[in-house]
Amino acid sequence: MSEPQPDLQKKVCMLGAYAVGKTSLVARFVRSIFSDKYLTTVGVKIDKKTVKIGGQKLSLILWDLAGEDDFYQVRMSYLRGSAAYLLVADGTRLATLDKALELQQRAEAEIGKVPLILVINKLDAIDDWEIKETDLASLSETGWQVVATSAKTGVGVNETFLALGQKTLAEASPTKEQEQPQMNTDEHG
Ligand SMILES: Nc1nc2c(ncn2[C@@H]2O[C@H](COP(=O)(O)OP(=O)(O)OP(=O)(O)O)[C@@H](O)[C@H]2O)c(=O)[nH]1
Ligand SMILES: [Mg+2]
Repeated sequence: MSEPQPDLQKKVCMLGAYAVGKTSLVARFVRSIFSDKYLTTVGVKIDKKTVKIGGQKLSLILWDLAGEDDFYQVRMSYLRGSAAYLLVADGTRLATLDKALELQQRAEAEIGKVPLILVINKLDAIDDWEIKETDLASLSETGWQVVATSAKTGVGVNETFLALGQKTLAEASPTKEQEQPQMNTDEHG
């Protein structure tokens, strides 16, 4: 009989401009629902969903941060302890991509490099998209995974959260060396 594996918990944040669909993506992922109504997030809202990745149970603690606008600056201290984050833009508003990139720089300054996925949301409204392939081309050197989603139809949503969860596991994997090699002080060896 194999021992049950301990549950892992990872904090992940939703980061982006206002009204890009951060809350809607979480609602789609956690509760399989969508609403056209826009209820802006105040501060932060925390949700949780447990997924299974390669036999490993992983609880994602989802920190849905209020989006940034002209009057509200995201408090980067919310990101502390995050294992990864989704950087969300709204395909129908090019300015939200610039905002996402600006927030990413501030996030990295606060917590260093952690895995992220750049999400271009509102794929169902692709006819109105201002963000084009060419706008994303310059990001190829970052090595970021870039995905298109729709919180409305659900396209790409589960896959994206699972991929982010996977990245947090890959980061924590024991095969990845995190410690400095130690001197062997074993005199009997
Ligand atoms: N068509 C379409 N609308 C979407 C999608 N996702 C979100 N919306 C709409 O966009 C608006 C904003 O969605 P929210 O999820 O509240 O956005 P948010 O990023 O959490 O906004 P803040 O909390 O203010 O930062 C709402 O009216 C949603 O219904 C999508 O995939 N497609
Ligand atoms: Mg919100």
